[in-house]
Amino acid sequence: MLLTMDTSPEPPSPAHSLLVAFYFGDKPADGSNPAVIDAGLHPLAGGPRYENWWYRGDVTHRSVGDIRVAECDDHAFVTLQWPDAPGARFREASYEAYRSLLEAIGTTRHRQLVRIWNYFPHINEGSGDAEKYRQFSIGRAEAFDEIGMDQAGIPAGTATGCADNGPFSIVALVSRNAFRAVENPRQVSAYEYPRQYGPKSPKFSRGGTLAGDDHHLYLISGTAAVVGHESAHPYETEPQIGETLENLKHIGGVLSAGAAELPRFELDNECVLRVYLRSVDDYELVRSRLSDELGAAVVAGDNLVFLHADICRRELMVEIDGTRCY
Ligand code: 3EB
Repeated sequence: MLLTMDTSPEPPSPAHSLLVAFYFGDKPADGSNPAVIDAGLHPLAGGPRYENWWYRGDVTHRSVGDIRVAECDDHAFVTLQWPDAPGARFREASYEAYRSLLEAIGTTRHRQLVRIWNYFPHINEGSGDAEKYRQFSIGRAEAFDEIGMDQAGIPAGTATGCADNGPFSIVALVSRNAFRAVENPRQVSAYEYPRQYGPKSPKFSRGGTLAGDDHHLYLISGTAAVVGHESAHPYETEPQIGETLENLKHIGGVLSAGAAELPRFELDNECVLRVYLRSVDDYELVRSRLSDELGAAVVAGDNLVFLHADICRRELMVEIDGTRCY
């Protein structure tokens, strides 16, 4: 597997097939390539960009109803994109979407859920338990409960907003290989968040490793300034960056510790990183802070993209996720 961010999904070599290409652009993607996913995520600078997942081998693309499946010998990407639904119906929509997604996953050769990206508009609409994100969490939890998902099997994840006119997207990576999930000692596990964050806790792990025969993946879930279970420095972008980086450092540490057979995880310029920002106005600040902390090579390199997206708690301003392949 080769991960690249580029302005097009052009193969790095004739041996590579495109498993998935996450498209980040203001204008709709050209819909003719079945590997391209346009989740309504707009880059804050430059663009359009593609986060390309190249597989050395064949990839087949097919549909299961309205769900897209891209499958190779080691992995499959299963992608659901539905029209957005109103907040009042989002619990039901999320439950139905997850049921359909899990059913489509059942048609692949791969059983191991590894990582899920969730994107939908107006994620913070509604207050208290009626908030769209909390309703989403309930629907997802109900679908997971139904299949008897146990704690150890909870995939890594991201859930953020997207452009107002974007779809409800759920993109799942499943694999032939075993996934080892990790939690961050600095953060309460999301699936154990107390009741104050909603009636059903968010079902995602902080990250994990996937060891394959000829390549290994490190996966980092959407990571924000959550310390314990609380949002640190509500609404303050700058200190939230510091906490987010601290969390990333800890997750990187546990990822490396749990995978002695793999190289130590580093946030280097071979990680593909997505930086989600609630406010366009924070772009320069976040960019310069990340340059200071991660190095200019990582931030100015091709593999990091800044995206305009609301974060799932309204007081959170920034979130970062990423993947590294060895
Ligand atoms: C947090 O730590 C921030 O609901 O799938 C990050 C990653 C967050 C995934 C999800 C939510 C999710 O709670 C929010």
